[in-house]
Amino acid sequence: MNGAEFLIKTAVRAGIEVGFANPGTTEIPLVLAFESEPDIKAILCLFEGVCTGAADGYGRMLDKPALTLLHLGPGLANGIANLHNARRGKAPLLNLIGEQATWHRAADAPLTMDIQRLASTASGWYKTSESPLSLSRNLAEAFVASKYGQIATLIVPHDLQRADCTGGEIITSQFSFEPVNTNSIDKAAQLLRTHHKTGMILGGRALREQGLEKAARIKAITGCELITDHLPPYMERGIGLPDVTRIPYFPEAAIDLLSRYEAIVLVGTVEPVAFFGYDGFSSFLLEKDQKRIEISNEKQDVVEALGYLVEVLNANSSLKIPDNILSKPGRPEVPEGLLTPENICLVLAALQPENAIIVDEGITTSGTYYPLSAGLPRHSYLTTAGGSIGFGLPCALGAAVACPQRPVINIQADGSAMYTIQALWTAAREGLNITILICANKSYNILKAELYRAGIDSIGREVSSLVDLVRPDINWVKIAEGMGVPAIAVNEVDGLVKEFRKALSEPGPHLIEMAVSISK
Ligand SMILES: Cc1ncc(C[n+]2csc(CCOP(=O)(O)OP(=O)(O)O)c2C)c(N)n1
Ligand SMILES: [Mg+2]
Repeated sequence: MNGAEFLIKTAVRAGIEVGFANPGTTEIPLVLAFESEPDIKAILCLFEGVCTGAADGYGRMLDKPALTLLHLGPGLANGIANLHNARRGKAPLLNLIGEQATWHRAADAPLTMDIQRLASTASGWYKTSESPLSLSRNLAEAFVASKYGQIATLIVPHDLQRADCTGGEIITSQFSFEPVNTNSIDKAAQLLRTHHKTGMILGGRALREQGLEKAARIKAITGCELITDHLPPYMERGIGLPDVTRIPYFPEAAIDLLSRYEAIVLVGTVEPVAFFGYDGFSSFLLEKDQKRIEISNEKQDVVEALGYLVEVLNANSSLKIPDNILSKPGRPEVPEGLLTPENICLVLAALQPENAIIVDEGITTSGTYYPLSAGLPRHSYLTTAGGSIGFGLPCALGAAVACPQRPVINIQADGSAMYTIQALWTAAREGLNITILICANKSYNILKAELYRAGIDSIGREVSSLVDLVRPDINWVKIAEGMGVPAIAVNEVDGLVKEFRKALSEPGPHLIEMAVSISK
């Protein structure tokens, strides 16, 4: 057994099943080690931002890490934008990164870089392995760190991967959350009891079914509103779950919503802030006199903390949750006419199947979808979390690998899609059930919205050249077909409905280019 096999065996022992890989020479022993372990599968992605985004989607779906396998500092650098989203989304994720042989580092060979420094920007845990026999312990530690909902990065020099580790003990990872802090939960209960207008902002694992069920009980007994961040990383949604209000993007609307509450309980998230610093607005969305409390920290189990809050408030299972708190079935009708953003959202909500996974990087096209989805059949809903675009396609890929039996639908803005378009090739190669709805508005439309907001209502040629995706137009059908994904373009609702139904009924990936019609 060499060091690479020692690592991969430890990963398998921890229950890791997948690695999203883009290897190079320094990772060759790891590539070979994947082959020797039938219980873990390596999936090739043609850009590291696809590896990291896919591992993010996978981690969000299953609440356990996938590996990435990245080549030295440059490979990691290419993957960082989507690692940033994963970090913001608190996804468990484990990067394995090859490094020059220990004895070769001093030579400062062309691909040499300060990998650890780069890793530190997104990783909650990072280490460079120092001896062959510590490899298994290093990986087990990385696994445990990732399970808290953070990125763990293990950097492994090439000579350690090749070193003889025969007889080395394969460490079993022991993960457990730290005990919850009953003191802060008691205080939260006190706030919810004593104030009339209260809200709970839910994040992380609180947005999964178990957390939402507890949150519904707390709402039933205290009347608090259930709120989530503007970009929730992962939530379960639909019939029988409580609806959760998203904090709007622009600070005016966000403050308008949040100013209604005297006290806010933060559940698996931190105090909300404005997306950008706009003149005249504070960074923070809560006023000083609004009371707030966090009921858990990142090392604690937020669902357990909610469970304790339920008990303290006497909202446990003997309490019947009133009907109006849980979403009743409600689907919009299929509309007719042009592919306006509103109509596209209606079609998606009207047709998405039971148990769908919705990956939303639709930016200005998907804005009206969320409010339509509370009464749809149960589904999972994923958004960027970190605001770094190029998240949607890789995330959909990872989600489909994690849950191959579930239909994945990616509502995907065109500009953002181009950052990580290589994900299509892997989706085709792996035969994944992903339907990609490309919102071809042929622009970085949100930047135009920001320009209008800043009072600029006519766009000159130079600015247009930076925000319009024309001259030439992007041909999505050819791009998709060129990577093995069947594709079609549609111009109005009828065509979308027909093609969307067809794509959902056939196995494997499909791309539908939607000519979005936007009113100026
Ligand atoms: C990595 C990264 N680069 C650039 C940006 C800045 N940015 C935010 S939105 C956007 C354009 C979005 O255009 P598109 O994806 O087509 O969505 P639309 O606004 O047209 O709906 C850009 C360039 C970003 N957020 N992240
Ligand atoms: Mg666009």
